[in-house]
Amino acid sequence: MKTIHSDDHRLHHAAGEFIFGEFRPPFEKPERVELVIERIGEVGLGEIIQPVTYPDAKITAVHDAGLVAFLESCHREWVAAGRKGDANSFSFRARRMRDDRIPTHVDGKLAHYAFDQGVPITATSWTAIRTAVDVALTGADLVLKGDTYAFSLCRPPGHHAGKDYYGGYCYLNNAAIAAQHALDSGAKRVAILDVDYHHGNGTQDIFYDRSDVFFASLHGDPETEYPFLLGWADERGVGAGEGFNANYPLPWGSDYSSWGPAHDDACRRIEAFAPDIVIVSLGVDTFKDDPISKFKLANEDYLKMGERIAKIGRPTLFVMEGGYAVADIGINAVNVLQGCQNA
Ligand code: Q9C
Ligand code: ZN
Repeated sequence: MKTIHSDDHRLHHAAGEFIFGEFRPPFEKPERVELVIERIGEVGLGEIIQPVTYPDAKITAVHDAGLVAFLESCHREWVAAGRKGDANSFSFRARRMRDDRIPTHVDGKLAHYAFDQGVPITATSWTAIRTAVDVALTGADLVLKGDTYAFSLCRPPGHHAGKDYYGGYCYLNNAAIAAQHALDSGAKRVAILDVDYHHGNGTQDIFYDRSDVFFASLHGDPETEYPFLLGWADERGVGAGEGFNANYPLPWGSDYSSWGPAHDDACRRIEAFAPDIVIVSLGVDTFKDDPISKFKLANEDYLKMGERIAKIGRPTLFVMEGGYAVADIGINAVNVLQGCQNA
């Protein structure tokens, strides 16, 4: 299968993030993608191609135009306010605060649009964010035009970004934008399978009231795991979307003996939905050595994951999400792709 990749991702390299009570170098760093590219070359997965540029309308088909405009102008507004370094919020909305007014000051806009402090914006982040969308869309078009599989090596990731908010290392929802593009190109139904360790709250948010996109996510139980506040099993969709959302929260310490059966159930639900294409939000932060996660998957489990996805039997786009054990990120991500391609 082909991989879509651009060096623009390097333009998003923040000084640090606030996590676990300290300011430290970001886990979500350029090296992640460099190591996946290296592994793709080692195993000869297939050609690596550059993305094509798509119009902004592809983004606003899924996201609020105000969010998109703010991500683009944020760092300039930050500098204009006299700040140094990366733009980051220090204030957040709580229950019964207004969401119908957007403050004019950059700090107020950050409070409105961001939901955590894991999403610093540097002077050059926007180009990386914007190109990651093109990487996803270029992959979607390969699959829509007849390729069985494609791999969009997006960075930054996207699945925590909702209609009108960003957070969790994610700014724009690459997988959701690709899904909407598929529908607008003639697909009737799209399934999104989110295997990242964290709940894909943003993707769920975008498609929660719709029956044309089935969303399934396997993730750390929100009782104890980020992003908290969403991802319980009783979230099944609303209105026309009732029954088209499936969450599989799993406890800390889960290994393939419990992850595998949950994955099989999610894949069966997708088979019953009979999608025209499948989009996999491919996070490999389920790995046993991941520095911020608590599942226990081993290298060879990613081959099995790919084999099961192949059994769905639909054209499939893989979109890179999380994975922070950089020593193994190439092996694990490419194992999923090879497990699928060689099944
Ligand atoms: N200050 C992905 O794997 N970050 N995102 C907490 C809060 C939690 C993970 C930052 C991890 C986000 C795409
Ligand atoms: Zn994750």
